[in-house]
Amino acid sequence: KGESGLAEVNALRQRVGILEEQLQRLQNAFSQYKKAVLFPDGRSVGEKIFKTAGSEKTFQDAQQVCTQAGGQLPSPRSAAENEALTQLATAQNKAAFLSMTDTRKEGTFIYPTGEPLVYSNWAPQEPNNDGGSENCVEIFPNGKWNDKACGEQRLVICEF
Ligand code: 293
Ligand code: CA
Repeated sequence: KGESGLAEVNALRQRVGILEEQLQRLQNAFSQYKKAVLFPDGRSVGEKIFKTAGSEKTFQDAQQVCTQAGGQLPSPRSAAENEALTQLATAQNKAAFLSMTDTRKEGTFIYPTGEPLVYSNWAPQEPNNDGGSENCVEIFPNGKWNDKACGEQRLVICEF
């Protein structure tokens, strides 16, 4: 038992060949599936997927929509991720909420995890806490960020 005779080696070769064929079919099917689910309102960037349903909601309701779907509000951590979100906002011609807030400490925006920003793309003069009550962040169709009141209605994009 456990000896690697010629018969055993050939049996394993056949099993590997079958597995390689199955893997190829799975890769082809997944490639097709990704294209279909991302069209036309999703973007894939690295290991992240951003997708919008097109609706506009307050920050709290947007947060609930995304978590209910098994995702979260978008936390762009690089220019590439910000560009993917920009494409979705541009296509809808709507500003969208991001995940970050400065509710805990005015002027210090953090992700839902509590981590401070590792990337930002503020519009000139922003964040300005206009009216003393802007604790959320919107991304404009041009990709620039503005702090905004969380009670405003903005496009919902979720990150998965
Ligand atoms: C002020 C000055 C405007 C700016 C606006 C936004 C509001 O009204 O230039 O666009 O605040 O920051 O979030
Ligand atoms: Ca502002």
